[in-house]
Amino acid sequence: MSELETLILHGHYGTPNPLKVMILLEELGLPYKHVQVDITKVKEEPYTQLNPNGRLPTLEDPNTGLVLWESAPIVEYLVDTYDKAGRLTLRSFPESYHLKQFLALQSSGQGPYYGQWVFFARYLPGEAVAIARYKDQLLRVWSVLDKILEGKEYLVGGKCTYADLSFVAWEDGMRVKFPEFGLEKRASEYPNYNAWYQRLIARPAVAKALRINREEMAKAAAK
Ligand SMILES: N[C@@H](CCC(=O)N[C@@H](CS)C(=O)NCC(=O)O)C(=O)O
Repeated sequence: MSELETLILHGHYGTPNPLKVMILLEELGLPYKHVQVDITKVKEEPYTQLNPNGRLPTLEDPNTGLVLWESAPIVEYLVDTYDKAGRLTLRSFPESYHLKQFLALQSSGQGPYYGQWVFFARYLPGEAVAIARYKDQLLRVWSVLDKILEGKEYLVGGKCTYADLSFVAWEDGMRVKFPEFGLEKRASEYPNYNAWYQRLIARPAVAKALRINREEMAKAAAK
């Protein structure tokens, strides 16, 4: 991989969707540079020239000329392009579709439910119905995954794939950044889900991405 040019991840430390991509970059051992984008300026030029939707992350890959936003297709792109050995994927039928299914659950279920929960709880704490709705939906996703993970170490095919890894960033963000949500206390009610999450964060590449993210967040907060 040393002949590869450095990939550029436009992100913001402490935010989960860029971290989701960083975890894949670390897992695949790719050379990359994290460009810290001012989160208050993502809806403005020059960032919107890269990503007209004004959200993070965006990936630039000088090796292929691709500019790509939305974390889920970025994850798929990285695996399709750089995981030729299939270390983090399954290319068999039906498993390859089951991986996409779980990635879709993460990006349409887990991520947005967490995101909306945080938004209402932090900025509109009077909106009790909305807060309860997103919390319930998130815990419903936990319970679905807990059942699926009964007697299993990973979601599909008995090995860790990009689908498993895609769930880590939001989970880490919620447990570490927002202890007031009490998720650690609820974890024992979902033992398969929790054991799976602990298994994922024990992976060296995942632990490295989480550590860098935390250290950079702490540095920014100390400024
Ligand atoms: N579906 C998008 C969501 C991206 C997203 O919401 N990113 C957040 C950071 S985690 C962001 O850019 N927030 C700033 C804003 O919305 O203004 C993805 O998966 O990439």
